[in-house]
Amino acid sequence: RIRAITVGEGLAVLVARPGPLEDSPTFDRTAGGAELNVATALTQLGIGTAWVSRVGDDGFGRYLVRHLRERGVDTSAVYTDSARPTGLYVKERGGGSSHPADLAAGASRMLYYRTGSAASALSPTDLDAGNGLLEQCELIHFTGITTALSPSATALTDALTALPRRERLISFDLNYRPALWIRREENAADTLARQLRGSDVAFLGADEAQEVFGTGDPERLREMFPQPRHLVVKNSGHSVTGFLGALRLEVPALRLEVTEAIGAGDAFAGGYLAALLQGRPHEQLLRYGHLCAAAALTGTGDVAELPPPAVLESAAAATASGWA
Ligand code: KDG
Repeated sequence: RIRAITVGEGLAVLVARPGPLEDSPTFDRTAGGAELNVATALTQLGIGTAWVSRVGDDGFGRYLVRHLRERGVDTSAVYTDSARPTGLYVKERGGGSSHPADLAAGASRMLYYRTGSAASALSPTDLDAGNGLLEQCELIHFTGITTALSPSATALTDALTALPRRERLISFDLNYRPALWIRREENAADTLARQLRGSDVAFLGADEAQEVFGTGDPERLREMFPQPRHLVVKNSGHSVTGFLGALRLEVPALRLEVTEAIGAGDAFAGGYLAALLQGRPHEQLLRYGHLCAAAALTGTGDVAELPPPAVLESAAAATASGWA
């Protein structure tokens, strides 16, 4: 049974050898895209999930669909566009530097090749494509990346936040990607704030919130965005502050050696949302997020291999503390 839907672009990822891109003779191919990552995380955690998207009629698109199917994600609502290519991005490791300190810090740079991609044509009509998936699901997740793809994609995310709520949660991760907003006429802050206000669960990184909204302070952000019942502000590497209605909880991050940070936010969202849909105690939601993010932080792929559900369950129960 499909309980969750994620809506957004999947990307073929070409991972370079560590060091400057121009010195990389070969690349490893993996899959990426925030909503694709969240779909696989939710599925791994036992939540039936469908991915709503568009891919090109090419090998990368077939690879992404296969990648998801192999992981149990429903791809029946993925549209194949023969006129546009599947988007891709190249991951330069070490931020263009071969300095061991940069590589050790897990710094990677993303170079996008996605202008005019199949998924940039996502539009409100894609909501009808799901053969009833939309009506039956309990949660729809998307991010500020989908919103940034094109005017038609913004119309789609506006339509999502305008859906009748009673039986369905809208989940939104800010995922501010300046490179995608450069070509857009809309103001990123206004458009992203609109999506945030229209969601029930919202995830923000303190650093990206600082860039877009001028503050990364959790209390200030809660004042600006009182609408989402769940507002989660992540202060990477330090702590996460969660607001649940009028309640507030701050949980320190887990201490670990970071291999690579890309994909950690998606694993966090997957963990939090799965725990929420499973009806776990509120104080465990942030812990589920952290434990899943830890799995992504200690691996190199965008798509994390998560700990088995039973391990997560006992670790979250052992470390969770109460909301104040
Ligand atoms: O959150 C990880 C994503 O950023 C990555 O998989 C690629 O979706 C992506 C993007 O557009 O940056």
